[in-house]
Amino acid sequence: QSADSVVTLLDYGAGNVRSVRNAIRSLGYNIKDVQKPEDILNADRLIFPGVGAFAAAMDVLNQNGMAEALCTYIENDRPFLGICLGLQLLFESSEEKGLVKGLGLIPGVVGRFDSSNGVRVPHIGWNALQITKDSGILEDVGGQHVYFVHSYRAIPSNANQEWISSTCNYGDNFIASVQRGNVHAVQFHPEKSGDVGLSVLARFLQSKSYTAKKATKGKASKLAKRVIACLDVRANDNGDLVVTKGDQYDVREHTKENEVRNLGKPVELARQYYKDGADEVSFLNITGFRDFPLGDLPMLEVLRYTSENVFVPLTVGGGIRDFTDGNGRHYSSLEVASEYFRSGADKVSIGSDAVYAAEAYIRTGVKTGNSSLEQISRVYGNQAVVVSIDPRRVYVRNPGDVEFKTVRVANPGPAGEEYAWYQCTVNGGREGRPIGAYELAKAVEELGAGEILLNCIDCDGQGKGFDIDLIELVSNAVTIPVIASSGAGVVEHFSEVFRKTNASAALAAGIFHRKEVPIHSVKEHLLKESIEVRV
Ligand code: 1PR
Repeated sequence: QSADSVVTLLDYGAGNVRSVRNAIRSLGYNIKDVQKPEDILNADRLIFPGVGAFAAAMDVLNQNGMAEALCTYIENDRPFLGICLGLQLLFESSEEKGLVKGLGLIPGVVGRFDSSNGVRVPHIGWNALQITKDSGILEDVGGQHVYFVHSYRAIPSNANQEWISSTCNYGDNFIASVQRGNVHAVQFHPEKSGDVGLSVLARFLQSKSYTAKKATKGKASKLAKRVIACLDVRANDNGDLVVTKGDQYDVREHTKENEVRNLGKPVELARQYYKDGADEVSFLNITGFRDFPLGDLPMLEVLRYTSENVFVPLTVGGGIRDFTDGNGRHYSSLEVASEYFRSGADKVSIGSDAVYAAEAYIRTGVKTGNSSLEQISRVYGNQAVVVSIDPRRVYVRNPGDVEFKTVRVANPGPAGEEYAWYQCTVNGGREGRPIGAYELAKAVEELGAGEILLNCIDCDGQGKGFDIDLIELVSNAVTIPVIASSGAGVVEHFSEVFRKTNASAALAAGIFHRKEVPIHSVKEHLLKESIEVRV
């Protein structure tokens, strides 16, 4: 190995840095892991992908002597790239858990985004950067969308001005990247920002042989609306994992054999959607409530292979819950989720188990801290936890007929009912529960969900458009991002949902699998309608 092909990685073990590893390897570099502080001091180039919480990260770095080594390395102007928390830790302190001291290399306090500024927190998704100086690694990135996922940010001030190389706008102007000499750090995730992100990493890695060109400034943007491709995955009757797709959650062909509809192979389709411009890919293991995920090796394999060359966020759902196996061994939902994260997932999505947790919370008013939702978001952060809701529309004559929040529906029910509530279900729509989508959304936000994936059983696979009544109801109930799902049939359905509701993203499955509507046509249409998207 030539020294030029090796990059040192500081992974202090607090979370998943698999995607960063995959991105570095895809660019032809080998990774040397930091084991002790001297490895930092001896590095030729160091990448620090901070993950987890600020305070926990500082504790680890202080305890094992890495904090001091990092400060020395950076003060000596050695090639450094911090990512996300790896940027925040360079500042004096963070308000993440009280006021916690950081490495203190850059003046300023890292604070939380303020949802009273009309933005949803966490900040999840694609924003364009405004370049403020030539930093050498961002030359073609000005005005391009890159992927962010965070609730805390540093803001520009006179004291830190000289460090700032780009900013971004989300409720307020925040620091998207910093640079001084050979020291760089970015708040966004280059490893999850498609080709644009890979080009940033490549320029950092080649810095010795690279002559920087003048950067394009670019205009800062609002948050782009995301277009997500969803792969419902399950084992077919031969035991192979296939991508399937239901009509109102029925995934079997209406033939004599009644086989599971097979629309392709998960890894291949995910790669295709990445190339086609999907902003995210979601895998839902739709029989996860039956199978034990840790024994469900094919799904872990799917994630491992996919994350090797799909550089946008990956979500996996299905079967995330506590479990006792046939041998009496108990696994916590946290262990199940950790296995998914280690295999390449950026977010996990919880369905049935979140319904039970919300019901208990509403009944008792007590947050036990023990639900899968609470445990996973405590350890991995709420931006890593999506709650997937599978509601079914129930028409009523009067809002007072039920204890759940109703909406006046655009199209009256079969007996002329003008109102409906949306009943949550578990086990893939098989069992209705005594809780509405509105009540569930509010409860899971309080319990630590970072995002809501809002399906609708009535609309699933129908191609008649998203359920605007439902999406409006839920997206107005919470301050976390809501992904509209179920029912997309034509490009106009995407502009409709973004115009009429506060959804942050729209997800579709059938139209992409059947190649009826390519992802780029959706994006072109949205652009034509003046809705910001990543191209
Ligand atoms: O309860 O935590 O084990 O999670 C199970 C997960 O599997 C949930 O996220 C649940 O939504 C999903 N699921 C379970 N059964 C089905 C099924 O279809 N029989 N799929 C299912 C849900 C719905 C959407 C679909 C959109 C878009 N799939 O994700 O992709 O409706 O489809 P369209 O664009 O074709 O209309 P747990």
